[in-house]
Amino acid sequence: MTDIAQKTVVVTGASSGIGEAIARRFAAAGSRLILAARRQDRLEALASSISTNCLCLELDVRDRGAVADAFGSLPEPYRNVDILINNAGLSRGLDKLHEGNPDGWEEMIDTNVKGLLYVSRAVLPGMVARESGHVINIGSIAGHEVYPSGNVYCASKHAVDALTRGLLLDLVDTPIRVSTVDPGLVETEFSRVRFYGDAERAERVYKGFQPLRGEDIAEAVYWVAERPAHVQVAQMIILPTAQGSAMVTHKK
Ligand code: NDP
Ligand code: 8X3
Repeated sequence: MTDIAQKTVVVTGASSGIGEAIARRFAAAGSRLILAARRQDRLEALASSISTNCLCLELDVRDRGAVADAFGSLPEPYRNVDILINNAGLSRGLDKLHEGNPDGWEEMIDTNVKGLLYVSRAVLPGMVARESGHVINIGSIAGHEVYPSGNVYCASKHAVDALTRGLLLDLVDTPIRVSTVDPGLVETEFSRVRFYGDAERAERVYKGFQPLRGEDIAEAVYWVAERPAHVQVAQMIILPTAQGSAMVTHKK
């Protein structure tokens, strides 16, 4: 098994939902954590509630220069990143493409695709030089299927899937592992963000069935990371039991 307690782990989007749950799971194992998100107050509250060493990075992953600076100037104990968990992401709107909001499209593409690229580009050279590391992307069932009005969000998660597969090829001659963990419906702040703060509409998404919790995904990510060095879980799709596909969820 991989000894997670000895690892330095980056979690992007650690201020909420799946990322926060991942941070708590790795903290429970004793990892050294680098937590990144825009809401520094949330990160600090999280850091003060967990017992391991934590570095909080107030970071917008869309800002290429800021990402390069942040990961290029990590303080000594955090410098050698072992596990990168590219989790930061969001959806904006659920509209037919011809009625969509281009500002929302840009937020999704800039965060889910370009942000993941910037962080990976900043962290991977160190892993390659040290011949050690693991990149775990948080994709989505929306990276495998397209649902009505999901257009740009689904495209961004298909891009994450393509980038994961590209990285698997690019790193095949290294000991670095690449994985994607791809959830279905997880109850987090995701839908509230998608619907621009409309809490009632967001709650309706998770009504009538048992959605996944952030902790369910965190446990899967932890399991993927803990496999022995020769085992690379390339892809894992996780759905609530009541969900059969991106478009079919059985609601009572
Ligand atoms: P949340 O809204 O609860 O969390 C999203 C996280 O991403 C927050 O910590 C947020 O932090 C961070 N984030 C968003 N934009 C940026 C940015 N520009 N720079 C840095 N951090 C950013 O949603 P989830 O936990 O559900 O989402 C996490 C990931 O899981 C996303 O990639 C999402 O696409 C994916 N996913 C979610 C599913 C679901 O049903 N919930 C299902 C499948 C995949 P802050 O706002 O502080 O910057
Ligand atoms: C989030 C899950 O089905 O809302 O990626 O797109 S879904």
